[in-house]
Amino acid sequence: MKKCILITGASSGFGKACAHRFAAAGDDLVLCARRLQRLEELAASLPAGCGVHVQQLDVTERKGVERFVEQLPEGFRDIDVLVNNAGLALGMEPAYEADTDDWETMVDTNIKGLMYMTRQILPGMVKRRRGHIVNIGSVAASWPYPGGNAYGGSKAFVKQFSRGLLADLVGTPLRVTNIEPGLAETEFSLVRMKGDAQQAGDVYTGTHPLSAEDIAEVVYWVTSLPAHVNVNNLELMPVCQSWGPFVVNRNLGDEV
Ligand code: NDP
Ligand code: 8X3
Repeated sequence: MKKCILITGASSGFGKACAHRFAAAGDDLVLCARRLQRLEELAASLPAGCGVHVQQLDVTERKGVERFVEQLPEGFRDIDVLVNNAGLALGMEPAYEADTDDWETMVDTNIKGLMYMTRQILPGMVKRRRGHIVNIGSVAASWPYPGGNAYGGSKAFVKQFSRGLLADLVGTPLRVTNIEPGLAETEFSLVRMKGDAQQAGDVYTGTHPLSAEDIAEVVYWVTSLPAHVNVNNLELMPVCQSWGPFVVNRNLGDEV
């Protein structure tokens, strides 16, 4: 049965690939991001007959998110699947050198934006007794690495918020899934390295990272399982990625 899929951050990476995946399945799409032209180009590239509504939206603007949901056009109001994908990392500095503005932007986008959208979409889903919220978390939620400080913290919020939603929604047929990818090649690193293409490219050099299409396939899969099956949390990494050992520093001497 045809569904209506709302994807935040659809102008690039996972969001754009999800748009292609759901469109290929014949679903209708509501696509939002800050870069409207990208959304329009994406909409034009989707199969004819696929219903698409695109809207410029900054998810950090609470009133804007509220207006966006209130003003969804006829035919795009009953959202069946919300993919809370819009998000970003900024910087790799250690916490004692990180830019507080970067931290705030990550919190505003990855945490607050995701909450604003969820809060607006959930009541309709509960009323219709139909819906699936797919949050895009990260391996950084569970596995800390140097420079991951606020980004990892924001994705840990996404993990726990997803669990909290499930706790609230027990007794309804609604589903909530937190998908936690590892190394994936998108514009993510270009954004994180603030436009430094060399540094961003280095992140993927010599690796076979996950692709945006890999993630889209997983998002599509969890939403197409039988209605009684809920994937709570799904963590995935490329085969070339794994965890490091505990770090033991042997140079502190008498300092501690
Ligand atoms: P991209 O940079 O390619 O895409 C990020 C998307 O988020 C863009 O469409 C961007 O659109 C949108 N976005 C960012 N800020 C806002 C905002 N304030 N309002 C609306 N949209 C916004 O990266 P990915 O596709 O990789 O990232 C998607 C999600 O996946 C993020 O949540 C990220 O944290 C997560 N993730 C990424 C991994 C990776 O290695 N790539 C691994 C694990 C998780 P625009 O700029 O047009 O607004
Ligand atoms: C993105 C994956 O490992 O760069 O969430 O944090 S990682």
